[in-house]
Amino acid sequence: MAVLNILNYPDPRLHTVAKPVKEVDANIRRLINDMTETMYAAPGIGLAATQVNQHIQLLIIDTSETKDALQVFINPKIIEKNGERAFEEGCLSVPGVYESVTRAETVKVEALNRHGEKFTLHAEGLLSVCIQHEMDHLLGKVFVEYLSPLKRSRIKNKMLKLSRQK
Ligand code: K1U
Ligand code: ZN
Repeated sequence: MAVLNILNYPDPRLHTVAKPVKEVDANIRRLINDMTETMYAAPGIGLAATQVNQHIQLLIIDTSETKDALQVFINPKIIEKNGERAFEEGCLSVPGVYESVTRAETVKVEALNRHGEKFTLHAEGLLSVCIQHEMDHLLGKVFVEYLSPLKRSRIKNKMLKLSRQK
């Protein structure tokens, strides 16, 4: 397994729209393993393939305290949304920035697991927020795009300054 490089906002590659996975094969399972190591090392509770410059519809999530409840979503689709709720979000591609975003309170998702089997999941709370945040990454959308142009521009400048210092 390997820890992969995570793209940082405002890298234009974060705005790439991911393509569906055609076959859940050994290459996909290797990428899942590498993304898992990357997410736990960061540390984070979710990671989309887009963030490691792989533009396919794959995301992983583990919102457990014990970091032993990995969930894999391949070609995910939200088939039902209910309610609205604001939640403080972070992003491994925008380190150090936490902002409130309003999203659906609960979602019903359909996806394939790491064995290529279809499953349906009803999510609420942090899992619901995380699924919607990661699915936005697959659409090329970063959570700062929900913020005001002024906040977004301040965050962009802060990130550019940080990347020049590295
Ligand atoms: O997509 C990502 O960049 C991962 C992101 C997921 C997320 C967190 C909170 C709300 C919405 C989406 C993160 O994991 S940011 C880091 C984080 O939240 C965290 C890190 C360590 C322990 C607990 C949380
Ligand atoms: Zn993110």
